[in-house]
Amino acid sequence: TSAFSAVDVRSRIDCYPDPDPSSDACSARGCIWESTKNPFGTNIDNLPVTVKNNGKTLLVTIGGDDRYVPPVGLPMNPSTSSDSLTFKVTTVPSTNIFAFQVTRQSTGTNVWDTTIGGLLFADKYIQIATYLPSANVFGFGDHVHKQLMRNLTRYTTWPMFARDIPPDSGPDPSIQNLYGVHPFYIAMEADGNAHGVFFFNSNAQASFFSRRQNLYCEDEVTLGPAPHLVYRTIGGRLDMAFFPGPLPEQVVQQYLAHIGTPFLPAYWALGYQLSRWGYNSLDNMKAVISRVQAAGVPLDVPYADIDYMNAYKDFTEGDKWTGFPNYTDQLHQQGLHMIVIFDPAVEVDYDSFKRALQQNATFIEWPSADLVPHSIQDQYPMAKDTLVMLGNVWPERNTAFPDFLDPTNQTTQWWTNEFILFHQTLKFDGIWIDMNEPSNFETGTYSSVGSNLATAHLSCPISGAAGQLDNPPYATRAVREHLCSRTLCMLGKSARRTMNFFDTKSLYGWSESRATNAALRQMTGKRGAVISRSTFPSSGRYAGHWLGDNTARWDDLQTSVINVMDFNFFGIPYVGSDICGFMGISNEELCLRWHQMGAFHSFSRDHNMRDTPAQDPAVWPSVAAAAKMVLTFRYYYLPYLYSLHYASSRYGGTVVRPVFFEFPKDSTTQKLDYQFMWGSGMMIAPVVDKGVSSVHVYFPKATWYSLIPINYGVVFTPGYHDVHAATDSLTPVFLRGGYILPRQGANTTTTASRKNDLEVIIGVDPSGGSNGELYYDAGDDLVDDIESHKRHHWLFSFTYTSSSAVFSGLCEKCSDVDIPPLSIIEALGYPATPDFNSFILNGNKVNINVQLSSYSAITKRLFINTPKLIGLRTIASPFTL
Ligand code: MIG
Repeated sequence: TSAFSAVDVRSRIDCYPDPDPSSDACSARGCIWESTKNPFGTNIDNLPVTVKNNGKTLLVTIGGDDRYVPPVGLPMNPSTSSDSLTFKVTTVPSTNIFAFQVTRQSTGTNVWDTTIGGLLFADKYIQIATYLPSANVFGFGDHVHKQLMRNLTRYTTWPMFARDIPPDSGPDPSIQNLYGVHPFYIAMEADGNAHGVFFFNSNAQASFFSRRQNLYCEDEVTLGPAPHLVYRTIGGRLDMAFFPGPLPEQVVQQYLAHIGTPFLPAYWALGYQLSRWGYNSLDNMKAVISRVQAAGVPLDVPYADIDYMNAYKDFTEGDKWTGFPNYTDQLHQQGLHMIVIFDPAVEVDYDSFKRALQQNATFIEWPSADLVPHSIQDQYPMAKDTLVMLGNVWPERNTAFPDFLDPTNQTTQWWTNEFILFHQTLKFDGIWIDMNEPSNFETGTYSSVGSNLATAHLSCPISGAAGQLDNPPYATRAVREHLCSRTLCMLGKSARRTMNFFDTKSLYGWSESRATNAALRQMTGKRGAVISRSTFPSSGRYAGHWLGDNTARWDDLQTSVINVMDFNFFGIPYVGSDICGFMGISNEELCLRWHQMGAFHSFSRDHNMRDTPAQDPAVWPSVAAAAKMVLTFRYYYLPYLYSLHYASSRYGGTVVRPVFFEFPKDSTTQKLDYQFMWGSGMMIAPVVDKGVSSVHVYFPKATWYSLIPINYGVVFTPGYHDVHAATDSLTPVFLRGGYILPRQGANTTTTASRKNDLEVIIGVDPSGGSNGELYYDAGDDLVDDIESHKRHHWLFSFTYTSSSAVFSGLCEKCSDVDIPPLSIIEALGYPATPDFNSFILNGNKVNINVQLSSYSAITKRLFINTPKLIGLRTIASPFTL
């Protein structure tokens, strides 16, 4: 007790992270930093600490070169910023224990301050703690959470370890890690500046936040407002990157400079997508696609889930799917594209596995022959005498897990070859990769002999020398029992036997995404799109993401809005939820509202679990009508969405972003969980509650023009307003003054809509000019990197100057790719009757069609419609209106 009170309570951190702490157990452990022993191993002395700047990114590493570093190739690029962070070594008060502070140069704010103590570094238990400058923290993943801002008011440990755990958004969502790992957060300082912190680590890890200073041992004491963070991992080292912002969007740009910017999806992949598990036959799939098309709902991408396969084996086709290749060709003729699913694990008794062995591909393996459970292996002639570690996942039989980290590329090459072979029959355009946490229906290897599932149980060594990885001193809160729970054993070998699965498990989805993106490109010669369930920092370079197995519940609709913003922080902007809900039975109102929201996510797909009733939009006339209305709006504005993706690929940053990213000095915006932005220029406020017909929308200080038919062009003033949002109305969506958005006449496929003329809409800012950008390219050609793709794309910048009412456009990058003409220029808030009879293009007068054009002094809406007004291809110099 005396020792306890001797320590300033502000400086105590949690040294009892394992479950059920009690005051006795804590004291028994000596839970004060002064006297705390590392409870999970011997601290390593003389740890090397290195500090570097990479542009404006500050890199701090604690731990030596002998420690595990994920083979992700980071950092990629240096960052830029108007501000800097400085690093200062200090000590924990009244000790000589190492501590450091990271300080924002412009304001002197400590964004990190480890003088709280608590730094521990043993082989399998590493911990660092810091004071935080505010409790307004965003990010970390992959978790489901009910507010965008992380809840620091209760003691919450967020574990991070890739696992096949669905986002359970029920009334009290469980705090569990989901499919991916993203140890990155953004914090807002009191003055509205933003910074970010990234821990580059792939081991089982956790972040613990609290608004309070003291933790479990005495949690009835609440002191001071200063919150803190404790970060723990059980392997690797502390590789931290600090990003100075100072704008939140700049934090994400700096983070993506570090981990790599996202791939640019094919244009068609921004169309509406329709999936379900359990069509069970081609005929059923056709019937659903046809009725959705008949209802006039825009549709670009039908999907086939695992039921198209023969007995769930990759690269095969089931017999109820005869004619699938022909049907795919027909869909192509209609301008649609096909995405099909592949699981990473392959069964060990068919040709794909055989070819893998022939082509010298590797799988996750046992470290040595004496550990292999021969009773199982011996049943499979091909797997016999190999060290392949078998799991049991689709097709619910023994499966081998390709070693996508194989540094020789022979595994990736085999994977690519399998795709090329299969693609000779079925001409699919995109790839959906699932179960890559990697998920296993068993824990460890399948230890039952024959079909006696009752005896299947944990079969990873958990004792003695072999058990050190599967039974580490502290298994984190990532798992309930063992780290190998529903995955392979941690002592497995990957990267051609050079790394332990203990270190690489959370990289599995990332490495499969990289291999699959390469396979897709080689197979089709096109860009297409890959979506992956498991992700890791830098996954966005190769794949998008769907949020996994949600439930048809209002809670899940709500949290999906939040999780999509999270994944935009993580550099994976091509992301969305299963519209209408995956598990459970959806219903008309929920499915309708989910479409109205999901139409504003980059990845917009209705998907459904097997053995549940159909929930495609054609099931209910009201849902079909709502989906048609909202998707038509989406298709109209796709050139804007695509241009945002381009900007994210080129400069980093988000596509869908929280409102506070645009208004960081308005603290109200940090509490907006369900409103979001497309870039800087469009705000969306979807209905996410049952039984309502309006949305209480917050309008930050700006000019907001409604784009909803019922009050089109009306200006919403700053503050809260109830906005009409009946089920038969368009999702509340607003254009922000100061922005010019490109768009293009909609149709029921992007293939058709891309043939329509281009348009721009100008949101006039009464107090300044307006700007916008249009990116345009062939839509599905390979983009190695966006810089070298310059010669194959168009880039226009548009400006409107309020004072002189001049609209002009400039082709920054002119290409020889076909581009439709610009025929409509609309302006909202246009101040005065314009003289819009003519237009100057390349120095020549072009007449405007005054019959098709209009201006209202009352609504201040200017609408210039002149077919082929500006032939963008012929532009030689800026055009001016
Ligand atoms: O064991 O492929 O998250 O979207 O429909 C389930 C069947 C495997 C999980 C995916 C889900 C998909 C399902 N898959």
